[in-house]
Amino acid sequence: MTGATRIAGFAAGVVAVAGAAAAVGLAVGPIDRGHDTSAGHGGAGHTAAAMDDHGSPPGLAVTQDGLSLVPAVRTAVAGTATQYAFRIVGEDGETVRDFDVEHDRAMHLIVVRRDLTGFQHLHPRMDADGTWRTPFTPDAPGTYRVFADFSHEGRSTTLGVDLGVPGAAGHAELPAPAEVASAGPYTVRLQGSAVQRGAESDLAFQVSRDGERVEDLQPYLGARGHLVALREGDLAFLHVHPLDDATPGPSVRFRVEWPGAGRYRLFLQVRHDGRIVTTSFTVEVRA
Ligand SMILES: [Cu+2]
Repeated sequence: MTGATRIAGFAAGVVAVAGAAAAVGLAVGPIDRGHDTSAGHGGAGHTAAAMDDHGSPPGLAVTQDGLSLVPAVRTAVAGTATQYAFRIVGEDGETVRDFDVEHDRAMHLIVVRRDLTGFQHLHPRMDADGTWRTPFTPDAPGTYRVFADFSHEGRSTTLGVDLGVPGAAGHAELPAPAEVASAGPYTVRLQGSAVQRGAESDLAFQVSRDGERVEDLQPYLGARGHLVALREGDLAFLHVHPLDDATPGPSVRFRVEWPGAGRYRLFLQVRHDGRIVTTSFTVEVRA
């Protein structure tokens, strides 16, 4: 990691200016270069370092920290329910079966097309032999990235593998950075950021339904919401730490570690009235 970054676009002054220009986006610029970037995480439940021993963000490899993601399925059919199955295998070749519960689950499976569309967050179940399975239906053809996000022996690991969905695939351009996203009657505003040490920043999301502030978000996965952040280009999987307890409340906050300059897609999931609301945002981190 070179240099510290911070969210600049969230700064109050910048946001005030943003009123004049729609879609000013979220910019993150460098400041205090040379700061100690080894500061600990504020969030609970995570013990992994921001980078692995070789300086790579998580999610880029099928093997990391001595653990491998071994898929039983490498293709799926668009619009057709598939049983996705995989195992996590240790260096000794043995299938891992003792996982820690993290964010309420022992295994989180994130699937997204490589152009950062078609996001799905699934919770597979493990068979006695250590095989994880979950139904999965890709919406459209294309190459997808599958992330297995879990913790084993107190260490958080995210492994990634591709999944092919044959057919004529389009390629969606990443939407421009924006502070507002919507899903059905819900509108979510991304705002506020305190500068953190190193390359971390705090993000706050406020949810409205039909124009009314939602004050009673329900707990989801051990927090007030769940956030996945992926880097455009290589789909590096960012470390994200929820800053709110699993208590009802109005907004949901996270601390995000940016591995460097580039554009990122954030997928926010909150629970309200018993349903999961998913919105996504593009954030630009400047060099
Ligand atoms: Cu999950």
